[in-house]
Amino acid sequence: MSYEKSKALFEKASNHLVGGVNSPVRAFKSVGGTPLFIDKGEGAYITDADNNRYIDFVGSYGPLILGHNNPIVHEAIVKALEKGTTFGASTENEIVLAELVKEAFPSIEKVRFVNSGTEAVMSAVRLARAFTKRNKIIKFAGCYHGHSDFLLAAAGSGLLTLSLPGSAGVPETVVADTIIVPYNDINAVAQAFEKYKNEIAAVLIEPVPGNMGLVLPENDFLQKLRELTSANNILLIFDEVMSGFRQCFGGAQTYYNINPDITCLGKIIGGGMPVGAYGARAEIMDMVAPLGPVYQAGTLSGNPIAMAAGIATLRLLKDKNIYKHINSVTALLADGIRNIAQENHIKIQVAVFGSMITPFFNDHKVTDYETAIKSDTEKFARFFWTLIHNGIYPPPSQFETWFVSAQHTEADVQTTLKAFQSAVNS
Ligand code: KE4
Repeated sequence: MSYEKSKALFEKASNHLVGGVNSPVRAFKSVGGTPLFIDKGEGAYITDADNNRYIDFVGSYGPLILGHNNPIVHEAIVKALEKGTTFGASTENEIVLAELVKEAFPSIEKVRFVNSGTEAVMSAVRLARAFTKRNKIIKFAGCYHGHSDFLLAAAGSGLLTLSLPGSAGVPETVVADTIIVPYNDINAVAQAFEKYKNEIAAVLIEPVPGNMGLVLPENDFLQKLRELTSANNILLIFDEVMSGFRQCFGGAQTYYNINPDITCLGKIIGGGMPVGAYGARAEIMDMVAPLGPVYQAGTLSGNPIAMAAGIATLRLLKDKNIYKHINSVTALLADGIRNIAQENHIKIQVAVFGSMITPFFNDHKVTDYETAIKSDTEKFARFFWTLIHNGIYPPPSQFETWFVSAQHTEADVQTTLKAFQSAVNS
């Protein structure tokens, strides 16, 4: 396979775009080599600038659960375009998408659309602070919620110490109210509640984290978190930007039967166009402008094109009930990977949640950030490039989740497993 055109494009891009990319993970830093430039996507496949075709397991990091360029979503976008792109005024489609979101998320009585997951979470935290009149936020190590300053926090020196800036340009004062605890550690949450009594506005969590690779809640962790936050009058914010509409026509909250106070959404609800959302019971949401004192706004929020793509996507997810197929294809992939690992005496931990999957090159089960970072990232990098050379496109990082779409077939799984077999020996 030749990658000459991607190489030339990357060189040119690097003169104009920082690192040649518009989002860091696309630079392939953790796997090395030159990032691929993609020319087109169709169904489960993408084709790069050198006309190499791949079975795609990135799916734009989550939005494309229906696969690339779904014809019905495509048609909905074209139809909306005929009426114009944006008006800076309300349109009927915003109501239609809101109704679909509320149908899937009974914990949401009112919703606000924004343009990204970052915006959704940033706004939800501002709202939680206003509603509770408290400032501290608890987040979990390894969970990513977009790039708002106060969430770009690194764990402090010891457990429960206040955070340090996790990025240049973030003042210590801005992360001073962010407390980081280990995922799956309910005792650490209880200790934080004890230590910062009456100062905590909310606990913010990816209920099923996908940003340290995929990690699953253990020992009723989410149920216990709901009980503990309710008992302490602390809001529970579920960041379902990645998990929303991924495992079922709902979210992790549906699967685990938990009602968070605020839910953040993104990715799939935009059907490939930029959409984020946050929602909650009306008592909370009605604090947002123009009804209440919490300001939040956006030029292109709820724009008709993105709404049309989201509506078409959610209607297909609801009516076609693709989840049985997509989750079983993912389970087939997971079982195949586990068998190859066992036959080749390679330690690979495979986590699955619906059509999210992560193979960790790790001797132990990954239950939190500390165990995730023990993964063999060099082995992953070798593995990544062997898959690429075999026409499979996984995410370019051990700590990203793979996504299966409705267009992936059992034949695609067999092709992937064949490439996997040669990759594990690389
Ligand atoms: P965006 O601002 O990228 O739309 O959403 C931020 C976000 C919020 N919450 C969760 C749970 C998320 O996974 C994300 C974004 N996910 C990353 C994937 N690791 C997007 C890919 C990227 O940063 O390029």
